[in-house]
Amino acid sequence: MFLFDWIWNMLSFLGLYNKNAKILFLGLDNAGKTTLLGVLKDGRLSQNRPTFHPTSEELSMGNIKFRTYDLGGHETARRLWRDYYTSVDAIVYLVDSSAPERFEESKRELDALLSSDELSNVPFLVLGNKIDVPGTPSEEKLRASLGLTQTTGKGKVTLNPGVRPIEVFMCSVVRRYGYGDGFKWLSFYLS
Ligand SMILES: Nc1nc2c(ncn2[C@@H]2O[C@H](COP(=O)(O)OP(=O)(O)O)[C@@H](O)[C@H]2O)c(=O)[nH]1
Ligand SMILES: [Mg+2]
Repeated sequence: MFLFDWIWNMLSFLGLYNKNAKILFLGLDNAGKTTLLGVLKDGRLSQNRPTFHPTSEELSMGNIKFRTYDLGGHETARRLWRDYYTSVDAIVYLVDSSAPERFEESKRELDALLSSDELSNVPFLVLGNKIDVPGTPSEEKLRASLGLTQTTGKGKVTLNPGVRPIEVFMCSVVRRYGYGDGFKWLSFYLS
């Protein structure tokens, strides 16, 4: 089962790997961005070493550049990602779904991103991470808390021009499941 999941994740990831893209991993601190970057790094044969900063990291794999930023109370990071996201191809927004006390804060940051002009056409993959933690609220609860009850659909949905792809996938980065489906979904919307 574990092997199957791993192969599935890697196959899903290959869909992304052939694309030329800049992808930002955003979310509050502790959401799992650094962990996800590490999982991607270890899952590939060749990559550059990630560069680490307190609130931002970067990793190149083939033609894809990943960069992480912690949101919420980090003004310096905020300035950095604002400079960077004018040329970004996708946002992966991570939420610690085991910490409902921070959903409101996470929604505030997400709403700010969703309402920014520079990102109006950029696909958003929202990952509800840490579903391995017992008692974690359901996907429905997370969606309601983040205001994401109306998303564009988990299949390969062809959208009208001007409609931003956005979808929620629940996952556990440490157990390595769930995010593969999310990346597979995302790869459909990268040109
Ligand atoms: N239980 C659980 N813990 C996780 C998961 N992903 C990350 N974590 C833990 O959450 C903490 C914060 O993760 P980190 O990647 O540093 O978050 P970042 O601040 O967004 O970069 C670490 O202790 C991780 O081990 C997960 O899927 N499940
Ligand atoms: Mg981090």
